[in-house]
Amino acid sequence: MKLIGSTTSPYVRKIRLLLEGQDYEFETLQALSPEGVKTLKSYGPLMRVPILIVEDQKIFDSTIIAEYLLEKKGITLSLQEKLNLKLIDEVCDTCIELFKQKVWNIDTEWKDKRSVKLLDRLFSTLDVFEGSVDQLSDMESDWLYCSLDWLTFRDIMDWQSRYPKLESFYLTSQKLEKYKSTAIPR
Ligand SMILES: N[C@@H](CCC(=O)N[C@@H](CS)C(=O)NCC(=O)O)C(=O)O
Repeated sequence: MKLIGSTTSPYVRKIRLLLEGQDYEFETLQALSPEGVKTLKSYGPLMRVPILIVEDQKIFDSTIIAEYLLEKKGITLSLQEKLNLKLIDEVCDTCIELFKQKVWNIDTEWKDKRSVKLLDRLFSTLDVFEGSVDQLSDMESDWLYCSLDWLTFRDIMDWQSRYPKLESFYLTSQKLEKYKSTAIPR
């Protein structure tokens, strides 16, 4: 089994956490570099990480990869858990789009219609977790931690002052060995 990914991607990290204790190869690349894009093209049309290669099958998209790995362990997620995981993915998806608005000089101040919509979605999603962070499953906590750590790493915004409960969750979680061993290189 081989995982293609980067050490910064929150989507890759959540799969690394799921694969903890299993034997697999981790091939790293930079998804947005010309070299990385070339390699990713050889694995499939989407050119995104993560990709999990199992025998001849190239599995893309972290949610589908997670479902595949859980199925192998005989684990079925509840509908509520799937919905929460989707919301956490939306946090990442939205922040990546906001990040691109800035670094690609599309709307550096986040003032255009698209940025405003993205921010609205981000805050209404984070509001949900500010109210429920102490009721999350291990997997939900892992995905949320990966997202918040990526937001912090990329310095996307000051989410901490708006979300004190999420900040406390983030600071406590930071000490866990599983997060230290998959930490984003800084
Ligand atoms: N929905 C995808 C999102 C994956 C994704 O956006 N990965 C980023 C890295 S964090 C990427 O590969 N970006 C390259 C690109 O969009 O060209 C998943 O869950 O796997």
